[in-house]
Amino acid sequence: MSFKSGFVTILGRPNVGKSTLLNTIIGEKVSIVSPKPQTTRNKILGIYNSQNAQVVFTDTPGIHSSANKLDEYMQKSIDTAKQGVDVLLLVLDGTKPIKQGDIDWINSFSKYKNVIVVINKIDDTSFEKLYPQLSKLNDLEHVKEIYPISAKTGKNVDELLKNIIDLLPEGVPYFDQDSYTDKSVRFMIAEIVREKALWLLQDEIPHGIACEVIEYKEDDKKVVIDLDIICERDNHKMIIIGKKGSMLKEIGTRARQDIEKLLGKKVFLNIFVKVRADWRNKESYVESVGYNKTDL
Ligand SMILES: Nc1nc2c(ncn2[C@@H]2O[C@H](COP(=O)(O)OP(=O)(O)OP(=O)(O)O)[C@@H](O)[C@H]2O)c(=O)[nH]1
Ligand SMILES: [Mg+2]
Repeated sequence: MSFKSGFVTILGRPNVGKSTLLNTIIGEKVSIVSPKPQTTRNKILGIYNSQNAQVVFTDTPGIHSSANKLDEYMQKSIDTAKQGVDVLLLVLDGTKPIKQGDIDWINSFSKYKNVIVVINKIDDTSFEKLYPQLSKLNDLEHVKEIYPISAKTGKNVDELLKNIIDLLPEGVPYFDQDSYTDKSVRFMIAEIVREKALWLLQDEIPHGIACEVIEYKEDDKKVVIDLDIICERDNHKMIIIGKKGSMLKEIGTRARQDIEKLLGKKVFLNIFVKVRADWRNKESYVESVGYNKTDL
């Protein structure tokens, strides 16, 4: 039997469900998800392995305009993720009206050979509402397929995956067939903590935080992790810590449960909150919290 392999990049505006889709396809939490826009900050590989295919998906940050060094980094990671791919998945939110800007955006990929448009969140809308939206996409000549899906419930995701594999060339696996991401355990741990913080904290803070594993010690029975949450202001630090440490405790408890699932061991997680004023504007800070240019 022939083996298919290739690279697929997932693109779309913030919050349309790109990371949720990746996680559903891979069957593991590869990329963190939250109701807040700009959850994903860099390229994240999720590797789908089966008997006769390996598909290397790249999740990207939602497109938005650049304002600081972190935004520049995010934009760069989107730009590089588009290079040399076999299939592009352009994801739209099916609960929102499709605008001319979306059509222009899809058309801007006309030089790509295999473009699939994915309309996500169909679990949260009705056919009557969706149909007029889909009809706006009738004239997209270079688009191979349009898939209405629900990344959350998994509806139509298998069909989408099958179609993606059909479009891939025959080839060899690019990655170890046992692994499902290129990211380190340290990165995954930091992301899990950031995800919990995104869900629990007020709107103005999440974009100003970063998480970094400082110490990771493992023995047969347990893992001890020291981690910094970096924020931009003293009053943010107070909110992250909460009354008598209640917020930090909640972030830590939720994160620890997920990290224990990831590592399959008992986890002791010590979180420290540090202030680095304006870290998103300083390249050296952006790099030191794990957003390295060498990864782009
Ligand atoms: N109802 C519904 N909600 C969804 C679906 N897919 C994602 N969501 C929700 O949409 C929100 C954003 O999901 P993400 O996967 O983080 O979106 P994203 O496109 O990766 O966002 P960024 O990383 O910020 O660009 C979360 O609250 C998800 O639970 C879906 O199929 N149906
Ligand atoms: Mg994301």
